[in-house]
Amino acid sequence: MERSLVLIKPNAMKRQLAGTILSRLEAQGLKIVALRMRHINKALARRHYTAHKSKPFFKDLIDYITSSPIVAVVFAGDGAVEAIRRIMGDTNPVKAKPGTLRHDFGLDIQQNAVHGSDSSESAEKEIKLFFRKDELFDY
Ligand code: IDP
Ligand code: MG
Repeated sequence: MERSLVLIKPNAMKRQLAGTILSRLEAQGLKIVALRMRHINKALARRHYTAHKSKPFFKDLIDYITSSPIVAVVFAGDGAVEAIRRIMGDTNPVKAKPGTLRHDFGLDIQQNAVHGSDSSESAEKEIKLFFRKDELFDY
């Protein structure tokens, strides 16, 4: 079973879309194996988005992702990383296909409602930033 980290981003939290987004993912056969709501600090945000530290949008992205509490979830399933990327759609909500989470709930390229890991390797790294081993369930 592959695992992927999903974050419900501040724009989706403020619009009370966490449950809607999680139920769409569960409806595709993905299983919740860890879940927590937290207001992450900038240090954790910078570690999570370290691959983007030299991008012009980095500072804004860190300010955004730390602007409200978020929900962090680990989903497990066969091909979970790719399945979640497909359900989320393109990074830019304008380019995301109808029926994808980012098309339906994203406001702009930054406030695109949801994060999903981009590979199994980055998923495992990201999961370690958000959860201890004993917070991940096998059932
Ligand atoms: P992804 O979330 O689809 O994997 P990445 O390129 O990894 O997209 O970017 C991480 C996050 O950074 C995006 O989800 C989005 O919130 C933000 N972002 C990406 N590109 C831009 C941009 O051009 N301007 C502002 N924010 C951006
Ligand atoms: Mg990415």
